[in-house]
Amino acid sequence: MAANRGGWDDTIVALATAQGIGAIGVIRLSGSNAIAIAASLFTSKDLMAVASHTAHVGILQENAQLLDEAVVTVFKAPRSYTGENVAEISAHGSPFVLEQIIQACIRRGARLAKPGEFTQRAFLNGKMDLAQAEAVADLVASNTAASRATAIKNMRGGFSNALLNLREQLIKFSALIELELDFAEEDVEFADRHEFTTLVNGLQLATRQLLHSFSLGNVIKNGVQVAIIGRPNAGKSTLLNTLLNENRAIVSEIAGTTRDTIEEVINIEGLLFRLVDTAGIRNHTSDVIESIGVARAMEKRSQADLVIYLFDVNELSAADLATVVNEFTHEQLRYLLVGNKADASIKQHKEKFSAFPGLLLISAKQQQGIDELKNKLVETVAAGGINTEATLVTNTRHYEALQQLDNAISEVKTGLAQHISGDLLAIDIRNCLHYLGEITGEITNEDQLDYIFSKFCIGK
Ligand SMILES: Nc1nc2c(ncn2[C@@H]2O[C@H](COP(=O)(O)OP(=O)(O)OP(=O)(O)O)[C@@H](O)[C@H]2O)c(=O)[nH]1
Ligand SMILES: [Mg+2]
Repeated sequence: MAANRGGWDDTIVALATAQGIGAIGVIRLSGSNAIAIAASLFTSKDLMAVASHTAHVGILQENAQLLDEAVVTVFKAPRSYTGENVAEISAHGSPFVLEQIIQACIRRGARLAKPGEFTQRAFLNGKMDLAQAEAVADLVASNTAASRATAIKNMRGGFSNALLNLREQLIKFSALIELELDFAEEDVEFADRHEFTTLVNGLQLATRQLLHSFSLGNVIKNGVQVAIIGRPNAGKSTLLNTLLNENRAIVSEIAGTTRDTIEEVINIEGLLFRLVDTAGIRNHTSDVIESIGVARAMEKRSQADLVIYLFDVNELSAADLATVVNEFTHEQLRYLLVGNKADASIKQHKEKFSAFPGLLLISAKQQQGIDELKNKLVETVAAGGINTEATLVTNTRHYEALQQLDNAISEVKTGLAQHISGDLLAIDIRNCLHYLGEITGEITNEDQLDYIFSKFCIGK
């Protein structure tokens, strides 16, 4: 096993709970001396003699100095998170006390863990594959029900299982091809090319479904950036405030109130939306600051995942709106048309803008049509609904490897269509297996691993 690679045998220590004052703080030790180090500080009982998966209350002290009264939980290798000996010390949550305990562990031979090092060891000891380990980081960072559900599913191996299936089929076929090569003289075909073509088509379909899931997976993990764009005084800041339920942005009847962009996050039905209020866009302004604001608004417009084009229904004509739609279509923006200040006369305005079927009419000030707008936002992002049961790709590294896999599969398909020889086909298949292995960590190099785990927090 790779467990001892590069001096892995040392014992690491870190605070596993958040920095700062809390009711308790948990210090985690992992490595061959983890339990011995905890035992040497724990004077109430001999921790070296206790069974795995047991918790013990007692006094922690170093030499004659009392450190804390704490609970120590013992996990013996290999039945622990990392696969190594693990001791978890739940102490009182004073940063000073916790730091003293950590320092005492270091004096006894432990060293401070690097970010993600516990999970990295779990991976190296075969406790989880790389995709699962990465899902642990996502789970720690998750902030909505949907992102949590996706991370848990992937941590438990949802994504990995989907890949494993693909991999097994490929290996089966490549074994048959290799066999053919052994009998090259005899010109036999063990691997049925028709059957393989079907298999490869299935593989590509599955790969593309996973690739496709990335846009939703990414949304669930990182949220959707929505820029509220429109002319000055359309009510953009009012809408932001209404959606947030607080007076975040300054609202006034003076055109050009908002200068800088304002970003706030809301959670609608478990999805995160990053709303950006922008300066009203007008062509002629002599105000230097306002024109910088307009430039920023234009930038947000092109960066956003979705644009809400907000306009005053009393001010904009249907012809003006058609011009805007043309411009957006030309720039290939995803947008929602929202007519504001419809207040008491929604019906009349519906007729005025009947040429725009997807249009919504609201009153940001009187809070009308806001629920419809929220529904529409969710719908636009998650066409077909959000099904967290489905396997979703949420990681850019996986997405890129899947793209490479997709290309490699296309190579195999071309090869099959051109009846290339078994040895060339075998190379293309090995390429496919390589990209699959990159995702789950069968094929990695140490630099890459260090990079992936460095993005974790310390203590995880
Ligand atoms: N009647 C009515 N007035 C509204 C509505 N929404 C906003 N207003 C008013 O329109 C004016 C402009 O609102 P803001 O929210 O500041 O508009 P804005 O689009 O952010 O304007 P800039 O920041 O200048 O680009 C304010 O006086 C609001 O009270 C609405 O639904 N109905
Ligand atoms: Mg504003």
